[in-house]
Amino acid sequence: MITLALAGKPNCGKSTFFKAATLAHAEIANYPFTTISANFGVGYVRTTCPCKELGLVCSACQDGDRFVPVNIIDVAGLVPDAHKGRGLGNQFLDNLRQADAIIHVVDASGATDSEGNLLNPGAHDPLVDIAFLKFEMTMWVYGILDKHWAKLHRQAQTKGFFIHKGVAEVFTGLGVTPEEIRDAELAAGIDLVHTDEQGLISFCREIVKISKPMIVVGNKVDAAPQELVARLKTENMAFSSAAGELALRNASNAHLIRYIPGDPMFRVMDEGSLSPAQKGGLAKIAATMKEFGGTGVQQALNHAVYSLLDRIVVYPVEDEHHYCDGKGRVLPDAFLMKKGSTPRDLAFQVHTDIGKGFLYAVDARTKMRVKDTHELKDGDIIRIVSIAK
Ligand SMILES: Nc1nc2c(ncn2[C@@H]2O[C@H](COP(=O)(O)OP(=O)(O)OP(=O)(O)O)[C@@H](O)[C@H]2O)c(=O)[nH]1
Ligand SMILES: [Mg+2]
Repeated sequence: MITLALAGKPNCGKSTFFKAATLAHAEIANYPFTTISANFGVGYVRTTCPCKELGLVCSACQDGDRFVPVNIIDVAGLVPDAHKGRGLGNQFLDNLRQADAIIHVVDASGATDSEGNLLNPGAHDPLVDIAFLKFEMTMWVYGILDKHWAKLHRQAQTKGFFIHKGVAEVFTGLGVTPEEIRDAELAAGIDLVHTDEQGLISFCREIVKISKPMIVVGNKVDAAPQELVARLKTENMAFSSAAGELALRNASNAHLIRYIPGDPMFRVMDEGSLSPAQKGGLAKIAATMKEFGGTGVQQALNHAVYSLLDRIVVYPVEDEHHYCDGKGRVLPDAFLMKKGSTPRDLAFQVHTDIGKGFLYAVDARTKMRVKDTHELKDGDIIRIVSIAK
């Protein structure tokens, strides 16, 4: 399963975002280092379920909106020099190792300093925080490489030793391939065997870019001064109100409103049942959603999975005529596959044995066999025929 990590300085709203996205328990408080060890939970990316278009009755979606699970990690707050052990230190960078992509949460209201201490709104420039996280991650990766560098460099003098393979082994935990090592070397404009410390740091910056795609989300937009928002809107970043999303999910669970995560707006079920405080709170959230097209939480998760990680949703079925599995469940599974995947890749994703025994695949919409090399499309419904059961 795909894993997304929420990273950023203390007190920017990571745990609030996590709680809103997963509804799992997480401590939230208005001071730095509330989270001491990472929280792990399951959130969802949203897509349109094919059942509507096909006129099917499916029990796996909410009225045509389908939610596909992803792991989410809420990492402890990171401060400048975390790679040297400052704040809660280095081990928390290690939580990022497991992540396929990173959602960098920044405080777009500018009301916290680099360490997460409270300031007046707008007093801190959130753009400073974007650069800091990239630097900390680079130095963390460099720390890993540096530990092995003397040995690697010695080995590089011997015949038949491939430095790219050696470095890739050091970065196994990051899932970097020897080809990507070569790409990073090229992008950094260095020659691994003959470079200096600065060269290696540039190289590590590229490794971070390749192995940990990142989206920056300006959180707390509901509390951000207008001029700051106007300036941040010119930057390549998304926005969220994690507190707003959390309130909406709770209100929806209490049947006060109708809201599907990712909707651009919610609807009040029964105006009369709301207290004046609830009405005021919801009106504030509605104003933010109107400006930003929603609370931004679902949008950020979707962006991370569909754009940064290039995933599409594919539905494997056992019976292409009824679009169901052996037990008659319609469209029971949804898999997040990398763009460019083939039916054989899907078979392996379903189960290694199914992949090994893969014979052919059928497109359930056309009932036609598809080639092994067929590139799966978003929303494809595929029957896999395999000698394995
Ligand atoms: N106005 C506003 N406040 C928010 C939002 N998200 C979080 N907060 C508040 O920001 C404070 C910090 O939230 P947390 O979720 O604990 O922050 P964190 O990043 O997990 O903090 P650490 O665990 O200390 O690193 C709390 O008082 C939250 O209620 C938001 O979208 N809008
Ligand atoms: Mg936290």
